Amino acid sequence: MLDGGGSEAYGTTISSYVWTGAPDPDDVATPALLGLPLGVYEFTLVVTDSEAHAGAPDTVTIFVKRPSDINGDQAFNAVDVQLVINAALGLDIGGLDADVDGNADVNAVDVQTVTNAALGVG
Ligand SMILES: [Ca+2]
Ligand SMILES: [Ca+2]
Repeated sequence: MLDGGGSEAYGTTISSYVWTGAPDPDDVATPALLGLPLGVYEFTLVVTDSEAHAGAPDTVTIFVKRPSDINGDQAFNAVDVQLVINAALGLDIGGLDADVDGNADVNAVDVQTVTNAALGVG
């Protein structure tokens, strides 16, 4: 989900949110983006206040990846396995998310899931 709800207008109120990008999000504060294919997306938000002043465009980049693709390169291989092993060992993997099953713990289950993905069996 995109969130433009933190935008502020000084002394006025925000009257519109205009998002551009492909696919083109709904022009609301927090448009939902569901079912995007894997890839990298860029969206730009322009907010306009009640006096028709448009703010500077704000651009966000969104990466859609499968959870097992730890480094987001669209491939499942030994690099992903090594990253999740490193994370399970408590090593720094540069802010990547190695918690494949989303249980807030990186452990052997995540390692096995990524290994299976790399082997094409999961
Ligand atoms: Ca990968
Ligand atoms: Ca986990």
